[in-house]
Parts: sequence; C-alpha cells; structure tokens
Amino acid sequence: MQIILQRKAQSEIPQLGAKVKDNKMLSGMGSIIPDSVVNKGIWSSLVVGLGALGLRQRRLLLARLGVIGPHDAEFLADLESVWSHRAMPDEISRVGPLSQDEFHVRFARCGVPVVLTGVARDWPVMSWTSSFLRERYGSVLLRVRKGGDYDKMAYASMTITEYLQGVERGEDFYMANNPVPSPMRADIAFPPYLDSARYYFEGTRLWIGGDNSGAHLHRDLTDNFLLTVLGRKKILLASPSQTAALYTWEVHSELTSCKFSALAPDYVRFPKARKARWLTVELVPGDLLYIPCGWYHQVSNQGLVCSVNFFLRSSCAELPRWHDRKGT
Ligand SMILES: O=C(O)CCC(=O)C(=O)O
Repeated sequence: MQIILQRKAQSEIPQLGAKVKDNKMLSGMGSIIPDSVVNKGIWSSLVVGLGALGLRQRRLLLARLGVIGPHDAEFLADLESVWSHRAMPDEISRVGPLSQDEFHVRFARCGVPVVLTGVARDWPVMSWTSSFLRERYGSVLLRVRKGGDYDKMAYASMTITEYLQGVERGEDFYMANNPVPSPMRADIAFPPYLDSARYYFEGTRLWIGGDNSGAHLHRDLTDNFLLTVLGRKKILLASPSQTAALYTWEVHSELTSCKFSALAPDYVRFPKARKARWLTVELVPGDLLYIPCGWYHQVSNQGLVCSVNFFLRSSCAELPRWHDRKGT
C-alpha cells in the first residue's frame, strides 16, 4: 500500500519524460493510462475501508501508516476544532497592500482567507498574454492533467504552444501545478507577507487552463498565495471545520481530497454535505488569494486562465503560529 500511496504523491510531480509527440494525443487522452486503472481495487478498497472509520481514528491510522505525519494529524485535528468554535467570516475581504505585521495580525495568525489586491501590479508576469506565452515560452514542456478527483487523473506532457492549441480546440486538459520553469521565474516576484524565519517556501507553481478547467475540492497542508495573472477564477472555500461534511480522503501527506464536489453537488450520494458552509470568491488579474493551511478549495477557471501560486509551510507544527490560531 505504501508503494501505491507514494506513487500518488509522485503523480503530482511533473513527469517531463513522456512528451506528447503529435497532435493525435491532444485530441483525446485515450492513450494515457489513468492512475485509476493502475490503482483500481486496492486503492478503492482502502478508501471505502477508511470511510467507515471516524475522522480521528482515520487520522491516527493514516499517521501510523506514515501517510500523514503525527504532527500533521494532530495539527489538522486542532485546526478543525478551532474552526468549529469560531464563526465563519461572512465573505472574503479584498484589501490593498499590507505590511507583513498587518497581514500577520489580521489574517495569517488566525488563518483567515483574504484577497490582496495591487501587490503584483509591477511584476513582469502581469504582462503575460496567451500570444506572449506562445512567443516567449511556447516550446517549454510541461505536464497536463485530465480528470476530476485525484485518483482519477491522467497525465501527459506537452509544450505550452501544443497545450494552447488544444485549448482552442476545446480540449479539457489542465496544465496544472507545474513548478515554474527557470526561464519564466524571472518574471515573478514573491509576495512579501510571510516571515521567512517562520515559513519555508516550497516553490512557485504555474497553472494554465481553458474554460471550466480547475482543481477538484481539496485542501493542502501548506499556506498558499494564489495569484491570477490572466482570465478569471471562481473559487469556493470551506473552513477546516467542514471536514466531516465533505467526504474526505488523504491523497498523500500534504493533500486531502473530497469525494464531494462543491461545483456539482450531489446531495443524494453525499447527504452530509448539505451542512457545509461556503465562501465564494471571484478572482481577476492581479488578485492574490491567501488560502490558509487546511482550508478546502475548489477552483473553476473562466475562459483562458493563467495563475501562479506559492506554497509555504511553517517549519514545524509546534511554531507559535499554530497556537496563535488556536488562541485568536
Ligand atoms: O488554480 C487552480 O486551479 C488550483 C490552485 C490550487 O488548488 C492550489 O494552489 O492549491
């Protein structure tokens, strides 16, 4: 089982070896072996088996199996308990640039999502357009994915130009979650909000997607700044306390997915999800959304969208920040 779980973890890391050689591949993913085929059986029995356990037991079991670290299990349980005693914000605020201290006191310390505007105004990345991406970076080879939940995704690699041509033909791949390749990195600065002594930065990621592409409902064990560069994004967020309503499963130690979809809710299959409470936000170019660690989010791209994001992780779960989150 460990091998399968590691394979899932690795499946979120770009595999640049399997370049798509011709456009036949772009017109359908039939020749790509989906992870679900490889993992079928054992993986789904595991998910079903875990589903029968209570949340706490499930976490403890996953911690014992090494899928999530013991600190992570404890931290996530704390975070859920904090939010179950705290009112959800009515909406996600939009605020202009803040100092690091202001950001810490108003948002990071208590783990509240916010849209920060105007931060990236002067970053070269904000002048990226579809034609600029083709001209300047068209031959860059990246990974694309297709499919809904993380156990059903299939992957391939293609260049940015091949991908954009595919999007024009209406193909529904998502060039998602690629580490920003070095030639592009120079166009992107870093959001100046989190103290590098308390967090470590896990890298900048690039997301390019056509209309209705997006990310399935999930949460990360990291803080996240998500910048919209091009196009519009609709994002639904749910606080950590909603876990019991979302039919969650652990993809790997950093990622929890949900069987439930907030964008296509099926309350017959997932009746507990009626209780979930959502915050919705629409992002336009220049908006930097802060998604605190443990918040569930589901993303739908509207039109051709390009985003970059920054995953940050506190260096350990015992940092005062977590206690601040409990105490606020
Ligand atoms: O932009 C997206 O589609 C997904 C972003 C996301 O889920 C993430 O950064 O964790």
